[in-house]
Amino acid sequence: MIIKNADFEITAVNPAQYPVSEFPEVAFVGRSNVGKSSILNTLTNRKSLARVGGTPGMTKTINFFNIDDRMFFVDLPGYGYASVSKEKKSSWETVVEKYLFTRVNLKMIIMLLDIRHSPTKDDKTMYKWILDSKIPYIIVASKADKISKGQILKHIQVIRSELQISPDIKIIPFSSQTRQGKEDILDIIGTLL
Ligand SMILES: Nc1nc2c(ncn2[C@@H]2O[C@H](COP(=O)(O)OP(=O)(O)OP(=O)(O)O)[C@@H](O)[C@H]2O)c(=O)[nH]1
Ligand SMILES: [Mg+2]
Repeated sequence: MIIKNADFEITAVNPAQYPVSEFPEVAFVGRSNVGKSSILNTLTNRKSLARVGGTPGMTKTINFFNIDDRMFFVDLPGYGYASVSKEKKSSWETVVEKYLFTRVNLKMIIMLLDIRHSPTKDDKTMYKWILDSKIPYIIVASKADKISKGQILKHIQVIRSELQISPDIKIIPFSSQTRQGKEDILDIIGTLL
């Protein structure tokens, strides 16, 4: 898939604010700071379409981006960073869960996991939910530039075994810095939608 135009569409925290549209939506999920906003920028060839942050919790609302007037990329707030207060955590849950549980336009989920780390309890909960939802998904191992090439396969295997991802599901090593994995991911999105 080739993306010609990507534009910010709208910010939402509750369903009444979601765009009224029949475009299929691709949502980016994962822990805070894993690189969800960064991958969105890389896939669309835009430096700062989605806001990227050095500290976890950068994205606090749901942001919809119009991709060539045929689909939306949806940047979601991340889950599970330690410093989050109970109150904030429940607001994440409400905002993100409402979207994931109710949005009929949601046709594909891109789940990001930091290639360096073993999946957390929250990652396991998320992955289980994705499986139960039957929504098509891709697993992306982000920040692949942070480890040596020779270590990539080993780290992918840790993710696979911890999340019990079956061998027929591809885990794509990805880097927003080197753009490794970009074409693969775009092809899968293009084929599915
Ligand atoms: N080296 C490297 N750094 C990355 C990569 N992707 C993201 N980062 C950095 O990781 C930090 C977090 O990136 P974001 O894209 O804001 O992460 P996020 O998942 O959107 O975070 P929240 O919005 O807080 O949920 C930023 O400092 C990015 O520059 C990558 O592929 N390689
Ligand atoms: Mg973000």
